[in-house]
Amino acid sequence: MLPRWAIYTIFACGGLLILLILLCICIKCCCRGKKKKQKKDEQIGLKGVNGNTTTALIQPDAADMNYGSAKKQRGKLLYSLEYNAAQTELTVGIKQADNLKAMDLGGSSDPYVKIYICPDKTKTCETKVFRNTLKPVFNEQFTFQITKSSLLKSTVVMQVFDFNRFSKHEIIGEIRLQLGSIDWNHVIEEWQDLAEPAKFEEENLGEICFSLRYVPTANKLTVVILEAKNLKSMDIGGTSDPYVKVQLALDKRKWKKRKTSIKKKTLNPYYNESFTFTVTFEQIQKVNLVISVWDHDSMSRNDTMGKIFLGCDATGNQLRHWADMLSNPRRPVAQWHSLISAEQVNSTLALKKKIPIPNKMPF
Ligand SMILES: [Ca+2]
Ligand SMILES: [Ca+2]
Repeated sequence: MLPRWAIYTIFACGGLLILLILLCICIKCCCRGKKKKQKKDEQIGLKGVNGNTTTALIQPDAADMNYGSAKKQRGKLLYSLEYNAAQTELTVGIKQADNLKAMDLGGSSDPYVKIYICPDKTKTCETKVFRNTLKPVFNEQFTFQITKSSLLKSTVVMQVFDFNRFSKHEIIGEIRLQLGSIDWNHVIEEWQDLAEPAKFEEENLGEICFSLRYVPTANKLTVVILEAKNLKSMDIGGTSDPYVKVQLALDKRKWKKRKTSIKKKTLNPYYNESFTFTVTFEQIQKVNLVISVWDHDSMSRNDTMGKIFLGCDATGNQLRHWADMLSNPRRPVAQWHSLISAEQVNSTLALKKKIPIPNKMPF
């Protein structure tokens, strides 16, 4: 016969076990209910996106916006992405921006957007500049030739800049999208907050200031190389010996070339040297002006430090300067430009050999 305390203990344990089992069943039931509800919500969300239109317009929600302002408000950008696999063509649409950060003293900015694909980076596109606004409507489209396999390994970079005529253009913010993680069955169209620009990638090659003047009646194009700043150091000791080459290309062929004096041991040279070329009104429509900065070395080959080109095949800031010159005949127009790598300029321009010397021509 068991003692009385043992019987009580057995009963107590049994009761506890039953209670535990009941509790478990209750918790399981509750969880299933919640999951079902979640699934329902997801289905509703998807319905909204996959309805009649394949375009998904997503507004950043209020919580995201607050988070952004706490970090440092740079504004947001509405863009679109579409890939045409048959034509291996990526189309990036820059629709509009809103709530941009004011970069100028007057409490506004002069925004434009620069677009390129990483790591390829052979083509850089720019939108028009919108003066004095923090909510520009761009509505521009840019296409990039890219195969599906490299598309999936690439990143599209959209950078919003503030244009300044007499000082360096400042970046307001940027968006980097990894293209491998995108569902290409639909046109993507969405708002995204601008992030702080990545510092690692953008190699700063310095800036150059020059003025352009065209006199159609005299067929004269005058280029004045004024100064450069923040150039890259190429020599031991952290300096360079920069000089500037001014080249003209006609119909994609090297045509005429001049160069400035060499400024020894400086990264901020001042030249104020003027070069005049004879270019007829017919030729000026087909000309590209290539400006390159070189480091002089007495012991070895000279190296390019950066390049830029303006003219009929130019885009963005460079085209703007060229167009300003053409629309203001006889008046010199000066502007600063950021230098880009010689490789990028060479691949964009793809110049052929020198134009044959006139006396060798048949006429
Ligand atoms: Ca500005
Ligand atoms: Ca040198």
